[in-house]
Amino acid sequence: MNNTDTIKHVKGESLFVDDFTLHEGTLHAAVFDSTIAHGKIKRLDVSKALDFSGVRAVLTSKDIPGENQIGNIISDETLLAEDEVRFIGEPIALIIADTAEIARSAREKIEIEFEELPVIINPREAYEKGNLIAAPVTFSMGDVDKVWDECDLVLEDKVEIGGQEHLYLETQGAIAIPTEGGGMKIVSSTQSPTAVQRVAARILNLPMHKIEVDVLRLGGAFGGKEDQATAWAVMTALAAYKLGKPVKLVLQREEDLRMTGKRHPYSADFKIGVNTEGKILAYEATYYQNAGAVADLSTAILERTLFHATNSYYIPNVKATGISCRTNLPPNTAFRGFGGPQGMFVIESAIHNAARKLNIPVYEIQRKNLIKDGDKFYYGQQIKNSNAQRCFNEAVTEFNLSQTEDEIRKFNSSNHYVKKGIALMPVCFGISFTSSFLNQASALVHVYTDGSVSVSTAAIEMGQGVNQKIRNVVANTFSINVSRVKVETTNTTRIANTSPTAASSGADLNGNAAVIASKNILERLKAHAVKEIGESNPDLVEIKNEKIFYDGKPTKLTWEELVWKTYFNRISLSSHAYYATPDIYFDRKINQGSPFAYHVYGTAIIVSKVDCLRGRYEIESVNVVHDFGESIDTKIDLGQVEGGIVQGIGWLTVEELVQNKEGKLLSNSLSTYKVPDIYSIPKEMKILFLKDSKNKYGPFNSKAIGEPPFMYGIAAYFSIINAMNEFRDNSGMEISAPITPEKVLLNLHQPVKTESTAR
Ligand code: LUZ
Ligand code: MOS
Repeated sequence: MNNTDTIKHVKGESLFVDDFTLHEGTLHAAVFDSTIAHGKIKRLDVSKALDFSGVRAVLTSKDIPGENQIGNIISDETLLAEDEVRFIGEPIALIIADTAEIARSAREKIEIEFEELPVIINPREAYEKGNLIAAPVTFSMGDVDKVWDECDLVLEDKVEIGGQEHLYLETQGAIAIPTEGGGMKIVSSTQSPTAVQRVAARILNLPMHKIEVDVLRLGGAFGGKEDQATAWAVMTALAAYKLGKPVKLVLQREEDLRMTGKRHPYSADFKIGVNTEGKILAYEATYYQNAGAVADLSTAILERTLFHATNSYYIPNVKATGISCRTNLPPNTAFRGFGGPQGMFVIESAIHNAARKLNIPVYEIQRKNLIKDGDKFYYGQQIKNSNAQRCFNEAVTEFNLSQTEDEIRKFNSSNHYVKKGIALMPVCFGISFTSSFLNQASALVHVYTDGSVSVSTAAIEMGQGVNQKIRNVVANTFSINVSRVKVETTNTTRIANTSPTAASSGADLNGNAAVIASKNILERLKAHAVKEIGESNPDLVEIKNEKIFYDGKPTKLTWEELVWKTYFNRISLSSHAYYATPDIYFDRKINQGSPFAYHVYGTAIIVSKVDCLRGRYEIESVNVVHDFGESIDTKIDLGQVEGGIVQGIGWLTVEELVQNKEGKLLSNSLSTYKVPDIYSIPKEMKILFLKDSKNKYGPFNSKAIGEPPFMYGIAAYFSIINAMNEFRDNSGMEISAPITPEKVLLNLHQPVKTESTAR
């Protein structure tokens, strides 16, 4: 990759929260958390921990000077529990000591007694008991109930979808440093510096201007630090405020796995109506989202599930209902795709089973229903510039689908225990925060007198390469060498009111703001250039590769000279600029609108090979046509597609979260929670760039890249199911992701279940 950080990463020079040189006297915190999933705190005695040598303080909710409330969308989350705990891992107290080791040892000395209350971990059970995060939400178009009778096939079934651990390499952490005058500087591994600032201000009862949040880079996040980096950062601020000393808190891996939320597991019901030509006439779905104990971002995530309920397809009659269910698990949270993957998995399950029933290829149904220009998604957005068909058709022809299918047929007829399967996955992902107000960003650009450039934006570098993209767009705007451009840390005193770097929109929003700021300075440079060269029309000035041209002819000026002379004539070389995505809105009274600036399209074809005797499988090949728009940086974008696919495959194949009935996470380490590794990633991955795709909402016609590729992984699940069906007919098999090797084995060697409802 061209990422600015690549060399530093490889040499181990990149700094993360745990690497920063600490101020003298810095103290260290550890979190005391609940060992039960639901109960009342009857007695809490921290005196033995306080007596522990090297311990400076033990803080509880009573020590919070402001409001003990960190909920983002709904105010239902305490920083430190008061008299009730709702999940294992819920923070109760904070131990501050001279070293992290002392803090953790002292933690063992805290005495607590609970009165245990019933534990619910299943979302349907929570629903039946009326434990909801918010009222159910329904989006609809047409009238499904009128058309079931017109369908040749109506199929109903249930889908179980597992969660997913983010497994960012850098665990959650922060350092808070008291500043003069009672303020606080917080260095945090967060996607959302303003969330940290806002919540720290609320907890400490200070105005936001007294809190400065600074972020250099994150060692991965994937959504896990969109909302859930806040608590740890605010804990360090609370401790630093109370003790008047810098305080550092970095979670150990096992603490992070235990205390933080994951991708939401879903349980869903669907009903699909199709005619014999494979046209989908009606689709109905109900999603039971396992939100965990508090709201976090669950309602927004559930809403994105509804937005992506029909994936890439136009369906005239749709009704989709989302129910956010409160359980006694750690609050589940944002994770690459933000509920979209769950929505797409359900409709792909419906299409897959309908196709088997009708005995037509799955891709016939997929292809026939792809959304095209002028069609409306069921939430009201009319589609312009659909690339759904182009991606799908190009994938089919460029990767020679019929030849691949022939090879698979031959392989399967000459192998008894090893079978191959293939599946296609079209993806259509909406770009923009669905909460319209978040679609804003600003940038601050300084040109220094030597011609070097500094850029600040709200974007957080988390390994995705957004800093390199911003360097590229600024360098392109000025037409100077990219080495002249430096991207600064993300800091709330330079860039205020930041939206989280999330929703795949970091490069779009912040890149656009950086382009506007750069253009402001460029205009001033051009206006001054005409004076230097004795001409009159600034519009005829052009900077090309650091040389200054007038009316197409070279002048004597270079970039460096022009910059110096502009400064010398007392003209500002700095600009702050603002960008807000135009043309988007969504009306929550009727659940209709046009919430997305545009969509990203693509199609993946995945082939897998299953050892039907042992249950093991390999992903043989992943072939994709993806709509990048005009890529700002092809290597970074390819890295995002490949990484997203591997993460998506992991979610649906080997990554299995297991809790016991008491709500305790059993898959609580990397020996019990399997993630894709270098041996299990696809043997072959080919990514083709869709040609002639433009996008006026992305800087230099680019398109967002972060989340859309994740959902190609859904094809891995169905390729494995298809291979299993080559071994024996598994109609009626429970739809349950992830399809672990264990599940493959058990399903292939158990009696065939009765069929799902069909007629
Ligand atoms: N975060 C958010 C997101 O707050 N709103 C969104 O729509 C979103 N979408 C994807 C990922 N994170
Ligand atoms: Mo996100 S799921 O932080 O874009």
